[in-house]
Amino acid sequence: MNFSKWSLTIIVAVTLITVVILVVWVFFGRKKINYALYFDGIDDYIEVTNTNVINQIGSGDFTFLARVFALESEQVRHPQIMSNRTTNGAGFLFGFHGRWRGSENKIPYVQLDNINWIEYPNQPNLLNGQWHHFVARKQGDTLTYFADGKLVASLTTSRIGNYNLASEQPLLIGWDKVNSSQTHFKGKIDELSIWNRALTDAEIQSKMLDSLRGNELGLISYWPFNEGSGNLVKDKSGNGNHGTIFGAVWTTK
Ligand SMILES: [Ca+2]
Ligand SMILES: [Ca+2]
Repeated sequence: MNFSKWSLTIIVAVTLITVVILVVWVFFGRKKINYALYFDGIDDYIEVTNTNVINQIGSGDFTFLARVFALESEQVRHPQIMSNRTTNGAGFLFGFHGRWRGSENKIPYVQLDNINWIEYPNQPNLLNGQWHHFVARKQGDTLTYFADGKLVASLTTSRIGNYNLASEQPLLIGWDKVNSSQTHFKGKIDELSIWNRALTDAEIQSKMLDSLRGNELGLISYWPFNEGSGNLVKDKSGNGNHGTIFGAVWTTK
């Protein structure tokens, strides 16, 4: 083999290796960028119009999971992660309630049956400029909150157990239309999911650490927010609860 053949061989080899690396990056590496969505706290939100599966929760058990990154000092009074209310007393709220009865921070909470289900002593501050994992779980008559995998509050009453959260309002992410001027969340939301069963404490701890596959038992809506461009967020649960972005922008962590 003479010199020019060696050169040609090397050039071909280097080109092939480069192409392989590029293909691997495009199909595997690039997809792994973990995006989130940033909401400006003024008028940004996501709307999910197909909520049949969510409405089927009815008065049954559920678990809501979300990752949030925000600062309390930048929030309106009651910044919401999710809402499906048409009016006070319908649907649900999942987010943060303004400081209340001496609480030091805005309180992670759920509203059902026109009641703000809040348990405020020893609440962690989830709006402190770091990523936090926030879970609300309804199991029978009991509503329980978890912050970063730890149980922080629990309330039990038949009003929780009997309430049907179905609503004709689309699901909104980052806003509640009923209290429209005081509910725009400012900050990042990621890895939002809705389950039609009560996850166990151990499951909540493990789900906090990893992304979901999408086919987990009881998972009925799952938005990993990893599209990275465009104005759609895909529901990876297979139930077609895709959302349309109004204003919120893609961000990396
Ligand atoms: Ca993400
Ligand atoms: Ca905006």
